[in-house]
Order: sequence, then structure tokens, then C-alpha cells
Amino acid sequence: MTWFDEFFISIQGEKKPVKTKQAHGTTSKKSKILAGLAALVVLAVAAALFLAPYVKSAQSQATLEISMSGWSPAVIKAKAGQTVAITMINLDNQFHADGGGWHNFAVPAFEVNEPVAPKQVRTFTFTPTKAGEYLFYCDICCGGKENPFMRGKLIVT
Ligand SMILES: [Cu+2]
Repeated sequence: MTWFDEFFISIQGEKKPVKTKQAHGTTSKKSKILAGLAALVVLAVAAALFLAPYVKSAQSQATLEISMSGWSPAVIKAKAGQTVAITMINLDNQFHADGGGWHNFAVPAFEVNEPVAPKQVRTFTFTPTKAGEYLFYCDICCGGKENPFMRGKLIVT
């Protein structure tokens, strides 16, 4: 018997256990699918738990970029009585002589005044209580509220 025959027999000999393994394979496939489903359920629950505070607290959302060249967009919309989440992106760095790169989002009509540090992103919420058009502005930098670049419009319907 050559080493090849021995090898071949050993392979054939292993075929039988492979068959029983296949039988196991079908059950392990099921358990793999079950494990996969369980993982999906766990992920879905985790995602729901993670998002719940945001979904509950904000019924609408707006993302605003602010820099010395102004707001983008400069007009945002919200619904009266509904919470709005503002994500404010401050594009300026701390080396600005005027205000050190800080900007804020102020809407005196709803007592909103949220500062955002240079190169930072912040999300905050507020609830406009009455329909109308309101001025929002930054009053930290370069002339603040009086600077047309630092002004925007909040439309509440
Ligand atoms: Cu500003």
C-alpha cells in the first residue's frame, strides 16, 4: 500500500462521519438562522432604544451651517406646538478675532439662545408656540444681530 492509497482510504473513511455531519448540518443551519434572527431582533431593539429619545423629543429637524459668511440655509420651517431639533454646525475655527469662532442660534421670541463652539456640532431642541415669521440670529460675532449675514428667518406654520 502506498501513502496515496492510505491517504485515499483515510479520505473515504472520513466520508461516513461527513454524512452524519450533514445531518447535524441541517440542524446547525436552523440554529444559525435562529441566531441570526435573534441578533437582528437585538439590533432592532437597540436601534429603537437609541433613537427613541430623538424621535419623541423632535417632530421636525433642521441642519444649519454657520460661519462668518452666514447661515446655510438662512430660512428654516417649523410647526407651531411641535418640537424642532436643530443641528448646528459651526464651520469657523477658534482663531477668529471676532468672538473667537463662537456662534449662537438665538430666537428671542421663544427664548432660544444656543451657543456652539468653534468647529463643533451641536443638536438642541425648542418648541415654537405660535405661528408666524421670526428672526433668528447669531449675536456673538462681527456686529451680531445687526450683521445681515448673521440673520435668518424661522417660519412657523
Ligand atoms: Cu456669528
